[in-house]
Amino acid sequence: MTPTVIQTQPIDGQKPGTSGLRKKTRVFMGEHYLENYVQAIFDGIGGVEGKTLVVGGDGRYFNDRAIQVILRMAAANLAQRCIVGAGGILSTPAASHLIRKRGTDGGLILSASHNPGGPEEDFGLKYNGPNGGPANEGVTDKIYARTTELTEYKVVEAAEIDLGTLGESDLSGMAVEIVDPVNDYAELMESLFDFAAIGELFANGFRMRFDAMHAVTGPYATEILENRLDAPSGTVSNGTPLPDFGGGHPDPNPIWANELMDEMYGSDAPDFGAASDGDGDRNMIVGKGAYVSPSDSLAVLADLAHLAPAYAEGLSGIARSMPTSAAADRVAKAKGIEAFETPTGWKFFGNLLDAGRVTICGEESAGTGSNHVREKDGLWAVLLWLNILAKTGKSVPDLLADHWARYGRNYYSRHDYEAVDSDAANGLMQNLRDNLATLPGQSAGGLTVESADEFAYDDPVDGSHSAAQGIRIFFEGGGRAVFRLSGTGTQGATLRVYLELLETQTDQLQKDPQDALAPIISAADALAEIKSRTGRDAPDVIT
Ligand code: G16
Repeated sequence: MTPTVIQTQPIDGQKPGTSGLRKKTRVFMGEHYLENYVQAIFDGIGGVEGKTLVVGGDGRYFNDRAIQVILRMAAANLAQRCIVGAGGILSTPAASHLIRKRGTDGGLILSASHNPGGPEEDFGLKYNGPNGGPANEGVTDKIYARTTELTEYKVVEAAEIDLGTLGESDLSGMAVEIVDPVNDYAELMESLFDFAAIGELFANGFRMRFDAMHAVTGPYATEILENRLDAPSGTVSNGTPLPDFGGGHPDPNPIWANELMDEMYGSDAPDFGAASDGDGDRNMIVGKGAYVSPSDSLAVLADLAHLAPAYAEGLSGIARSMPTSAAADRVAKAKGIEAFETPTGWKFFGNLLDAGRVTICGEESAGTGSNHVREKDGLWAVLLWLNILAKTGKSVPDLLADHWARYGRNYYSRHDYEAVDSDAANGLMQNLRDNLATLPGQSAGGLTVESADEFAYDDPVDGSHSAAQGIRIFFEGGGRAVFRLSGTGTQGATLRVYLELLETQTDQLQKDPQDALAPIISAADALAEIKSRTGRDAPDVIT
């Protein structure tokens, strides 16, 4: 069938952020908007003629309709095949795995991650390359450039594809293959971890709660935990993916996963709690009365990963994003392996993983993962924790206490100011930038600034340079405050303030992080003029 060429105009503001393009769902549903962006992706990656793509998303509102459009446009642009998760569902790590396993030319992942879903909420789309990872900046720049000049897109007119039935069909000469979204991923997990040991843990009465937050990991967690590992049925809660995630934020942190937190801090708490986000790449880990910060989780996992079969030979290196605490660096040092500090965004780990320089990566934003895929992976982190718990026989609080006793504790917290006026947020950052040279020596909150800079990164593999990746202020005595504007918000600007302090005195390791960090918090406010510039008295979210 001859494709229809639709005339359109360049659409302003389709610049991908930290993780693809995220906008209000209504924006994506606007005339030509999704189509423009899809055509820009196809053009930006050099066309899709003869190519095979993986397509799937987190099941949020508009997921299924957007996939129909993408398929019709892929056919019109002469793609050879699209591999689609049944029902249009694929968790982000499962999509990454499928891209790699089937040797495809990449994939389109539909998700706005942890942001809420629904007609008035958020939607997102990103392209991942043949290595399974988010496109690097060179590619996203090309995609963006196309959005600013595009005047037409191609689509075929055809009946809707039945996304619910496994098997292959033809769409105007392009093969559409609907696959089970869970099976390949579950097999991969089984190949990495000691399922016998974890199964035995459950058989011996170990209790766990996995909160899927009505998001994509429900079917994955049920298959892996309840079917393959024989955890008691009901271990997975909120396990049915819903287009609006049940009205909540599918964001696995103590604020949005408060149902799980209440249970884990209650009198009948299970032994282990975990949650994942909208598209299944983030994770939250919590023991009985013991929340594990993502930075600590990365450090503990890196320290003990050798207890899982896939990592028994040790790690080649560890990477963390700059705002993530330095806890993992000390693990790398103790193991005598390389440690890398990258800008925020999983895409920056891709080259290091491809080059074999690192095995495990992690971010303060609840992402941990390894070289098994090229995305962070929520269930992977949960299973590695379970593997470690099974092999050590220790509890989460014991493992944390051991870790801090050996390495010291990086007290850590992130304060978010959401939907701040963009000019005010940019003004705050610019003011810090303008004053970088004069900050050293200044006192605030009882602390003295030792040094300050704006983080930039030179990729050790391809040499690419990324500037303006966040402002860092280091204090005498080892504290740090980092300021960055979020790249994933859809409304105004979100100011993130990352606060960290290393404590090594053994009698000071069990404090509340907000108390331990109080001087850094007050210094950060004073130096960046947060209250006066944002007009906010307190952060919207503290994690
Ligand atoms: C995305 C990226 C992460 C990154 C996070 C930062 O997460 O995949 O690598 O850490 O954004 O978000 P922000 O720019 O808002 O601080 P996700 O889970 O939203 O895809």
